Amino acid sequence: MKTPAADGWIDGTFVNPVIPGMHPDPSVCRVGDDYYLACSSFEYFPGVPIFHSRDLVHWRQIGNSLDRPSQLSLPPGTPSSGGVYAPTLRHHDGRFWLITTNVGPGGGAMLFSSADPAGPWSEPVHVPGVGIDPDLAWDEQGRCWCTFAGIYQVRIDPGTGRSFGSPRPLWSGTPGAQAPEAPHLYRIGDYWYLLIAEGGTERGHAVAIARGPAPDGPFEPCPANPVLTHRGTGLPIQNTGHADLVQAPDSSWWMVLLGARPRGGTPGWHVLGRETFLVPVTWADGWPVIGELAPVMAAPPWPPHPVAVSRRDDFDSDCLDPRWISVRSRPAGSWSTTDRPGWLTLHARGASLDDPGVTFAGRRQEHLSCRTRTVIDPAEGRGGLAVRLDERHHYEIEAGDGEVRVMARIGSLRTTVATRPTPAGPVRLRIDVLATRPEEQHPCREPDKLRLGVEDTDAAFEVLAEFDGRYLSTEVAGGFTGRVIGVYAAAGTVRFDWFDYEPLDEDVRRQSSEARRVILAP
Ligand code: 6LW
Repeated sequence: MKTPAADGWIDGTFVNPVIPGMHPDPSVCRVGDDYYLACSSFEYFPGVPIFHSRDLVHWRQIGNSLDRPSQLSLPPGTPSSGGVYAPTLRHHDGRFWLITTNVGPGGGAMLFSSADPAGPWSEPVHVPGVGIDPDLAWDEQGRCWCTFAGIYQVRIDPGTGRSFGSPRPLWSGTPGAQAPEAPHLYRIGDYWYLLIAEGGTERGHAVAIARGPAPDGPFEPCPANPVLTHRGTGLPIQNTGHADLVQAPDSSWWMVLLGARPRGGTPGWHVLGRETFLVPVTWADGWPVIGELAPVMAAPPWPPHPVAVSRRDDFDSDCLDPRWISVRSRPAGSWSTTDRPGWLTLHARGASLDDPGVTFAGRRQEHLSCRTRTVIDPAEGRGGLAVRLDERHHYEIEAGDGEVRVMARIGSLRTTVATRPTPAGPVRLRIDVLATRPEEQHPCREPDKLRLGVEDTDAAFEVLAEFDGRYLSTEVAGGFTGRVIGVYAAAGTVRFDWFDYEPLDEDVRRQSSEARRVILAP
């Protein structure tokens, strides 16, 4: 892939999404020249990824705020798309503050703080009585206002989580619109602004805003609401909503928000989950006016700060890179990079990816087309390489007992699709994900194809099975998440020498903005 020249942007443009893959519900804050952003993480552990940027476009993951069992416990009964919902990340009084919700038992709203956004973050402070999508804002007197989905508000003590009084309804967005949620409250100029999402996080999603004289209102809705929505359009970015405002290096205003990229025929399937996008904001009559949101955007006037992303993980470090996530928990003793140095060793807990407690380590699929490869040593067990949407929707290639087999789970159907004997010793497993090109569209076309197989040492790919990608999409599986690609153990102990993830031929600048248009066959 091309990288921007040190002093410029590629062809005067940048590419949306700025944080691709399952990174929904972005919340951003600025501290001097640095930007930090947090996202939801649902049933995955560690939770709430934290990113850093200097230019709002290039982001590097610097950690996960909930990376210890004492901060986040997701028992096997935690449903997929349960767990950790939308965070708000703020900087106040020299500290970073993060508030989020674990929607599972024993969870609720939880507040964390840290001097360093890369961590370690504090133990949780529970905030009883506060619903999902909590926001934090401090007024001129230093009082902390917690605003949450509904939209409700209560004043809290962020040190103890204690509320002052009962939550009060503030404003519920456009009359009749479902799911007023994702509030963020800001003092900008003469007003307090209450930014919310409404319409539900599906195709009807939208951003609306109101303003008032004080943090607790009264709030007057913007006459131009919704200030952003792609509902009812054929635009390639859909489900646009759940936004947060930030001031850029040149003091201009921008918005981060979630969106999805449905592909294939109708009704369209998005497979990467909801992703983080960036769009410019101007102001007119004291109201924000949101610019056009597209896959290719005009570059901003400040210099880019690209970040290097390595394709290959050689498992040479004692700990796993923060991008690695596991399903619900990652107990000490279930994994190691030191047991056989330079290899990731996994010890099986569940017998397959159907098991909510399976030993799995993966990363979000971030590109519409990509290639993932790994080398597994199955001498002491059975395990493999998988693309996971949830327990009921996954494709995998597994090695062990002298055999390689490809399996698919779609809803209540589970089947072994192909088997092949393998010689003793390490085996290279590979999965290619190939997005349907806009010119290949017809009404029933799949969003992508997945090819699973083995490679010989010359990298020749023997495809054992090819699957339709729609069955690992949010539209089929339901919920709030997207695909995660990773390695797992199904029996005994398996070891992985390296893991390679490579974006494939995905120059979005080349793809037309008509990617979602269904071309009817003649
Ligand atoms: C989140 C809500 C939403 O809490 O989806 O899109 C929920 N918005 O604000 C889960 O991400």
